[in-house]
Amino acid sequence: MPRERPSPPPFEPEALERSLDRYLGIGLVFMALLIVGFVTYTVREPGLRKTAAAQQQSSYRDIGDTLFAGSCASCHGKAGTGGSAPVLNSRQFLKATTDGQMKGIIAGGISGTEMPAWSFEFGGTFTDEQVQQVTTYLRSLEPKAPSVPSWRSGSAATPSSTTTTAAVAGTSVQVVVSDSSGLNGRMSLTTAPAAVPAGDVTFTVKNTGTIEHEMVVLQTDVAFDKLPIVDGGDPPAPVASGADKVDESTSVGETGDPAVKPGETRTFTVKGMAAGKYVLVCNIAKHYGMGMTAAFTVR
Ligand code: HEC
Ligand SMILES: [Cu+2]
Repeated sequence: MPRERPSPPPFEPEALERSLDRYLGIGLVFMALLIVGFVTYTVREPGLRKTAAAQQQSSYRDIGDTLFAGSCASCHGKAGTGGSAPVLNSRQFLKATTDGQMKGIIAGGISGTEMPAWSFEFGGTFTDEQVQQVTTYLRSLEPKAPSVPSWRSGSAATPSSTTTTAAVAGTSVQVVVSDSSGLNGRMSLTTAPAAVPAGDVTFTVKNTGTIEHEMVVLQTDVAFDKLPIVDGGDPPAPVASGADKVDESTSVGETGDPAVKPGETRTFTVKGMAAGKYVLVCNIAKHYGMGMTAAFTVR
């Protein structure tokens, strides 16, 4: 016997309308929230981005400032005020030179002149980031740069540039040892100048990195990036392999113990340095292999 069909639910237009109204209401609230969210985002986002960019800009400038003091000031003068090399803190120079041109010159040097190439790519000791940092620093000088039309002629332009380096008998060499994040990032060792006359040489070693470093002056004809790895021998951790250290038996001077802490500067003098080829290294385990080496010549 066929079942009795269930009667259809009674049609209740009022109830339906109420439920429709409710859904519509919820939809409107959601839409309003979306619009508010979107507007807030659009208004805030460029601001946030600008703040982040400005922060990066100022940290690049500060690092660039340190790099310049350690690697460039010996020729270009303190803060680019001129020395044996052109005045870079000059309105005319900064106006005439784009960031791109500046990076190109710093990375590749100017062949046939004293201006060395700095980027790894051209045999120097700077990462691309460091080239950018120095460029950012130089650009930051522009708003206050004095007018120095004769910027190309170096120190003749600014008598006040004699503060470059404290007077030390003999030659003064600025070495910067650095790393971006210890053994997890790049490391570098830069020297300026890279060639000096024979005699007393005072090395000022500044650690701008995040961990301890040292600097050892080795007298050797082997290329700076071809020193054999000998591992053992250098306390406190003589090991048979894996330390990636180089032989220090031809050392003529070093920063000594303890190692130079981040932010610290250490000075030492090698008396009567003889003409010949040298290599400057940081011989803390693995640092040589990670790029802490630079060629140095005594003429
Ligand atoms: C050993 C000395 C020396 C050191 C160190 C040195 N420079 Fe120079 N630099 C020169 C000389 C010399 C010139 C001019 C070359 C020429 O005759 O055109 C020059 C030119 C330049 C120029 C181009 C100026 C122009 O003529 O347009 C820039 C930019 C520059 N150097 C930046 C740097 C920066 C940045 C550093 C550090 C990372 C640095 N230099 C380190 C010697 C040096
Ligand atoms: Cu080191």
